[in-house]
Amino acid sequence: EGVGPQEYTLIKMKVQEPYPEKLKSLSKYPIFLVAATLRPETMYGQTNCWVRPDMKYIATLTKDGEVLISTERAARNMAYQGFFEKDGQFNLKLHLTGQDILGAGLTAPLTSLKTIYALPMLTIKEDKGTGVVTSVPSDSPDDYAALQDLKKKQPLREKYGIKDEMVLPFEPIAIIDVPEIGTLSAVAVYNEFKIQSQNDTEKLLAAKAKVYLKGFYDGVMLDGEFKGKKVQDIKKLVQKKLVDSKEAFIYME
Ligand code: A2H
Repeated sequence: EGVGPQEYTLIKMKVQEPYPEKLKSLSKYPIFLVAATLRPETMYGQTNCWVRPDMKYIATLTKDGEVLISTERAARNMAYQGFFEKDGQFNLKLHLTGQDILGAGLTAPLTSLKTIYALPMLTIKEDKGTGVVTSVPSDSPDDYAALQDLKKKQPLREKYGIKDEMVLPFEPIAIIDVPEIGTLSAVAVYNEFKIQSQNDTEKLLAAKAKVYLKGFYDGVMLDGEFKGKKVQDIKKLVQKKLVDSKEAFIYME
């Protein structure tokens, strides 16, 4: 881990009704999965959300009457950042596993897709962010690899009870042009490095090293409000826009 605190944007992904069985007791509240990202400007390209099936999550009630789903570790951090009624204390509603949320339909900010689904990613770390990750397969090799795993492997979908229509229709959305790599930079490096699965750790590290620096310094937005602008110039503006519209929080750890 780095030396100082890391700032993330927490993207609020609203759980659509009907709520999954395990969340039904919270039906009087709006419920959000909160995904920690370093790349708020990529939210235009979200195609799904990732949770880890075997990982533990909790649902907490914020001072604004919203239920947030994250790891307990993240909720503990949020409790010192003004999320809850009492400082330093989170308001626990219930315990969950990733499995309980898989297949939930979600409404997410900025993406052109009306509904995206909570799908399994097996490489999510317990000790980073919220344990919920938003998926941008156009620009994140990890996300593209995990999405390809689900598309290619019917038994993987079946194991986690994921319906074909939650996965098969979803393709990476071109949102950023990275000069010399292309408009679907994660797809380009996935192919170039011959990545076979989300567990291809070494190859994924090489692919990410190639694409991230270049994406940040030379990437240009392809569409939307910031079309033609450089990623590094608008990252903070997109974050502010999302926070001002209450579609995201700032979170440190
Ligand atoms: B990023 P850092 Cl398009 N386990 O968001 C594994 N990965 C996690 C995680 C966890 N518990 N929590 C967050 N992440 C991911 C978008 C994105 C991200 C793009 C490109 C690169 C990228 C869409 N996924 O991250 O170790 C989240 O994915 C490159 C590093 O704190 C989050 O930002 O540096 C990033 O990893 C945080 O990783």
